[in-house]
Amino acid sequence: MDARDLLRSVRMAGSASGRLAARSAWRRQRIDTRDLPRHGPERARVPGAALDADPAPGGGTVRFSRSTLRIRVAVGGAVFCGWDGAGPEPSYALAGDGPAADARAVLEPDKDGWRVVSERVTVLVSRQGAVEIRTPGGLLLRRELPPRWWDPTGQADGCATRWVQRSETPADARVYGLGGRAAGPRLPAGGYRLWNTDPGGSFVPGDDPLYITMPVQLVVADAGCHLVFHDSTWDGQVTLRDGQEGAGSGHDRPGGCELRMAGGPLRYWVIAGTPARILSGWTALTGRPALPPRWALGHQHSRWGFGSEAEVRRVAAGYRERGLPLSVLHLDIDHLDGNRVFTVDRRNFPDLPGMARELAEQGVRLVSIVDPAVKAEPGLAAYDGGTAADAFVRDAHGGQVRGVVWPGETVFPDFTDPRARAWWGGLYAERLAQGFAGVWHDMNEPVSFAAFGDATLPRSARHALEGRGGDHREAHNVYALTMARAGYEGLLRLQPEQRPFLFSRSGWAGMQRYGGSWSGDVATGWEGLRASLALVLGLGLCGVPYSGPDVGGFTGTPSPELYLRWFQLGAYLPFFRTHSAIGAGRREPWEFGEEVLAHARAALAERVRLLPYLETLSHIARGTGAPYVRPLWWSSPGDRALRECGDAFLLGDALLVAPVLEPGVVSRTVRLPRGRWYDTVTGAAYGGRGQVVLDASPGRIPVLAKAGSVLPVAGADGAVELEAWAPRQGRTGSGVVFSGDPEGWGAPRMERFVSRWVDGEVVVERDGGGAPGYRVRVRGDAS
Ligand code: NBV
Repeated sequence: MDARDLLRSVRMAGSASGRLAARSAWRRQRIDTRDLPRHGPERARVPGAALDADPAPGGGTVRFSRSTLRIRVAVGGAVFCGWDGAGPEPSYALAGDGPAADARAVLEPDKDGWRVVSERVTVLVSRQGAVEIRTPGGLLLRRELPPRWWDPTGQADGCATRWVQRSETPADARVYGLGGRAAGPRLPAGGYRLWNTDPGGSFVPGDDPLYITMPVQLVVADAGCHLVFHDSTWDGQVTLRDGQEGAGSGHDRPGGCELRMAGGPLRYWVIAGTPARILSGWTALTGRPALPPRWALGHQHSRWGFGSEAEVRRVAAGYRERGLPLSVLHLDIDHLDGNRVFTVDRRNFPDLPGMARELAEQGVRLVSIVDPAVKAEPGLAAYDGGTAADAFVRDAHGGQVRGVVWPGETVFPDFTDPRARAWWGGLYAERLAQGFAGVWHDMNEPVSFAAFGDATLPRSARHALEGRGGDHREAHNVYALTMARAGYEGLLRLQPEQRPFLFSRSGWAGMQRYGGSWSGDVATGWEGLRASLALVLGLGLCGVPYSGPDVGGFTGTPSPELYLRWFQLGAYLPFFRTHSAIGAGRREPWEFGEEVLAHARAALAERVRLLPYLETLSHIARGTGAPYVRPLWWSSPGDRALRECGDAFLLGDALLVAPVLEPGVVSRTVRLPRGRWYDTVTGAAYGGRGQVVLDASPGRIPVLAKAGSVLPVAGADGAVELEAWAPRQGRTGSGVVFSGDPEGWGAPRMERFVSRWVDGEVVVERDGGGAPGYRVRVRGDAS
């Protein structure tokens, strides 16, 4: 028990739930002591010397004296490397069967080993087992040193082979990703654990890991960018080391990464190219992001503790009466009967379907929280059904694994079992019948309260793992991913004509196939505000484009200034939701005084105006994996200063948003990527690659538009119009507009526009010629 555990157990000791949490922790420890395979003697192993190689489509296999390395370049350029017989499948990350091999790429002898030359990269394998990924021009992107394994010896049945893989990157490389990390977006040197974790209470930038961890790194360097994905779901630790440039001495110290995994196959994928090509390759591999229904791009409001239908109506009326747009209200666990999933507290919520209908008439949807843990209570439909379907996680002796969550003593569906997923997905019929239009998955790291130790299931708990069988050490990190799959597929079966709306607190590589995420219990404070932007940016680079924070922070009461700044940021993020904890202060925009209300109203109006653009971005994300919210270096990864910038972002190709992330700010410095940028309020033009100081008085955060861009916005009458920002004299610009089925599966319409100068005026035409067919507003200082 460490000091933090001790504190936790002392805090919990007095209460009934504390006693349950203590019992649960002891129980978990007992089960693991009994059932976890004990680490016996191990033998360290390295690949040894290379013997020979067998070419095969896409690459081939190199045999070493103590291992093998399989290399396969896929169509589209993704490189797969698998040691010790590991192939790409089975994998929870990959969508479908994985890409076919690029038959043109073949392993061939090279000076010091072998190489595979492909269109995007050259892979070099040394005789000692180092693997280099180089650009076609020969620049080094990544060098994976020979790995090292610790094989269990003797009778240690079920013991995993641990492994470590060290790698080097160019001295100027910067790393992003690893899931949702509060310390990002650029990940500083240090350790990052790969184990989905509820930090408990709330989190600040120093807290790591959080709810979503992924062994996915996006590395940006002068030589080029690449993404590396180590496809093992086991617990692991990534240690990043910054490189150092030798100031022209030729003695650069490379950047370093050490990955230590507690088990799982030693295999990885590398995708190289521009950030846009990388995200496209990554989401081709792991699945394109689910397209949220149009209404999920509007403003959403939530609270843990509305407590009654009357309060929900009061809040909806508050928005309506003040003329503030509201698209969605979220009901948290307090609307359930004793916190039991798939039930309703009928005393305080006597007619949810009726309320849902009434709200729908006002254009407001309801979204429901869904926790995975089911109260272990005979007579409860979800418990009885799950028991009959044999859907709950068992221990090594066949007993149901019990834990403690909000409803008390609970059991946990095994979402890695296809039968359990099918059963669970059917339960969403109850939510739909209550009038909910979407779901919000929570507590799915999974959490089981514990007075000490890891607040999750015993590591020895058994999981189906799609029929392969295994334990929680392997299943933990994909618990939420497979829960999302169950929910998504269930909703799809129940309402095939509608796109499911689902977002999840926890997840893993590939979760975007099923929905988005949110930042979890971010602490209310300026640090929390900064962390919430880091999370959205990091997740976007890992392929999860739809996310956003609890605007205002989860805990406590933000100052009016902090609330407003959070609100102004949130208005430009894909998932824009005000939310807070039970007992925390209010988050409605009118609770912070007249001035904040006026500014929040302006932010909401701008959100509504930008909805056609956000919808376009949702289709671009769906089609190409490019996140709506992108780091400033997205189109200029060679600009080193931008790599360090975590205080601004690009919203699609057209806009640059520079939120205020500190108190007392009335103007702020904005670092601009190359090109010409217009202040969207004043229309003033600024030359990129440099810094400008812009007005950031309480009513606004700086937002700039790129010269030449054409974006769809909602006009005063609600009709879509094109906003065109003057290209530089003599230059042209462009933009695309996607408009589609708001909730169904109809194919979207894509239109492309160009802007150019004709006789001293900016005109916008359809690509290929012809009138745009929309009202056009040209903006920006034409000089
Ligand atoms: O369901 C209650 C909360 C929810 O409001 C929050 O958004 C989740 O992140 N939930 C966590 C459980 C309680 C956390 C203290």
